[in-house]
Amino acid sequence: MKIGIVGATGEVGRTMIKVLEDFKIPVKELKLFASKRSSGKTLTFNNTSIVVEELTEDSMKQKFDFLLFSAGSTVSKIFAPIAAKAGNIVIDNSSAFRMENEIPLVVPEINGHLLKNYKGIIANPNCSTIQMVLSLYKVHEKFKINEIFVSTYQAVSGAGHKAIAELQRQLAGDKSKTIFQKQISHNVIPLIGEIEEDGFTTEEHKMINETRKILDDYSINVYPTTVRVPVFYGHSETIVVKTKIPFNNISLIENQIKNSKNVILTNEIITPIDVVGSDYVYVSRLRKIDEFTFSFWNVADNIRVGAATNAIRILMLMVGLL
Ligand code: 11C
Repeated sequence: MKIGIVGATGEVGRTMIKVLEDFKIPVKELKLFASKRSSGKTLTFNNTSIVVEELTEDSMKQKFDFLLFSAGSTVSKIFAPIAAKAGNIVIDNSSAFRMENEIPLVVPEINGHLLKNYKGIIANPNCSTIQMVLSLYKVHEKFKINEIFVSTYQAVSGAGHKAIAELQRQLAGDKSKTIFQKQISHNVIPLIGEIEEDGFTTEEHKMINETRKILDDYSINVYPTTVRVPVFYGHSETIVVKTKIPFNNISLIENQIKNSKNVILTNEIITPIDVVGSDYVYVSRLRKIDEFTFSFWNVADNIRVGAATNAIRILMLMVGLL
């Protein structure tokens, strides 16, 4: 396969390269693209050095089997349609196209069927959404989710290299701020994205709207509070779910979660550090509140499960490798 990665030098772009290696994807040619500033850098794929090229309109008109985009929505809005018009399949990690009706928003384990005979732009969901719906899709199948109350504890890597550097700098004593509105070291910030008219943030709206689209059920109410914590990698979530159909015993919910693909239910206490580099979502502290309500702790590597791995799994499904 000929694969291109747009935004190759970013946190997700670099991890996409690593996941292609880890999953032994048969790549014949890998082209890496980034902004003019990052072009000329060298990255390694399967022990071969690849020079990063500048992203241009012409470069997107070449024929690829897959183009993976992770350079933010502004770049995606300009270049993904050019690549798609040239006949390429684009897997886009930005929020640019996620809510467009004709664009599939895909978590392969849940709604991979949408990719059958599909060509064009495919949207990869937000990281905090992916890890939540993976833990819940089987519960929804059997008990029909009514409401989800979720608080997130999101790692700084979700906001990219500069955010990681800001936490490192602040931990070293320089408390200047460029990415986060408040000091992030030794602190938590209950604001990710911008606050909108209804009081919820853009990140919270992504969790609401994307969950409904992926589970294909617009009756589900989601009430998120998204919070940034001084963790480098791994998003955590406390989730309270109300179902429409009662479950007498929590073991029924346990069974649904155990049967969910790429989800591990455990009695151990799982923390973000424990899951770095993993391609699974970890569910723990599962407990019943009443016969319609349960609660759990949900942790995953936000850059892998929440971005790069989901994108590569979309690719794998489309070529029959999943
Ligand atoms: C964060 N979830 O952790 C955000 C980053 O729409 O793909 C991902 C933004 C997106 O900051």
